[in-house]
Amino acid sequence: MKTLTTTLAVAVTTAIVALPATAQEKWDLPMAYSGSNFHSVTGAEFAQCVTTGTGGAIEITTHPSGSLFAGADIKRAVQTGQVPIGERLLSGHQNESAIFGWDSIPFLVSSFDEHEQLYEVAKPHLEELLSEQNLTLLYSVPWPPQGLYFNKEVNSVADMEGIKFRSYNNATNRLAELTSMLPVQIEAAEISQAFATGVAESMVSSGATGYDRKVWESLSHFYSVDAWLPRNYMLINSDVWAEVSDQNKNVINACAAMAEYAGTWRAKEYTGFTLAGLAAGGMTVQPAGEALMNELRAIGETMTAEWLEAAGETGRAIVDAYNAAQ
Ligand code: PCA
Repeated sequence: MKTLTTTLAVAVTTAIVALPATAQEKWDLPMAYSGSNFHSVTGAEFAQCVTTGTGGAIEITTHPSGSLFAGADIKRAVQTGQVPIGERLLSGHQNESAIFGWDSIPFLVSSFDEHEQLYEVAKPHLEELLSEQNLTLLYSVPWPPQGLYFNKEVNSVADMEGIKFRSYNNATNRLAELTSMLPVQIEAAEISQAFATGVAESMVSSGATGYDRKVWESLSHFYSVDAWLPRNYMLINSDVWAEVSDQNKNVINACAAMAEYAGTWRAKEYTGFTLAGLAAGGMTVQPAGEALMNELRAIGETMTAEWLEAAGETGRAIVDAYNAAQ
């Protein structure tokens, strides 16, 4: 027994000596979407990967559903160092700079592949904008294509007049205005209640968000429109990033690359799966009719022109580079 105790003591001492000299850090990671949402699942895997990969030197705890910071406050919390790291809807920052809305330009891209090409050309501009704000981009994952939800059949923009519309960024707000709906900005974590109580009756979003939030309990129609594919992103405070050892930076970058790959794969898989889920919940799921699509495309042109105006030279450079690559 004595021998065993001695052996264990020697083993433990050796293990302690063998540990890296890095102090253990605990990072809280706020996220706006529910824990079951695929972005949050991907973020939780990323956090686990970093915790394991750094041998516990950096331990990340995720806080989904806006439980630590509400969606609208996450970027500021990371920027000001209240938390070292966070995950958020990129176009949620359009009110700060139109550039953040490069992924919400209506009908510029309509598939995941086109969207990835747009991301490639937008990414350097995005990273530059973020670095001016003391933020570093770790990875980014798209949402499935955006469609329209209603609690009645809708065949034209005229049918939308006066409907209370849940928006999630400037572009969705503007879409509501141009279709004579009444926008109300609500985080996805709260939409089930908003629809149940009639605070909102409609939205533009992915099948994934409607499925997550079981919107068939209140809404009846989903129209595929493929308006755009917005992205979420994982951001880290640049001062915190600068302090991370090269070895741990490599681990975090590898975890981020895997998260981007896995999250993108999930977004693609969930497109069909969640639309089938909405139908199974009792909703009518179908493409928007040709007349409605034509009206929406005209509204999209107005929104594109407005975005290009607001986003200036950088916005023009992104769209031109994308079009040149087609
Ligand atoms: N879901 C998010 C943004 C885009 C999406 O598909 C939301 O509705 O908040």
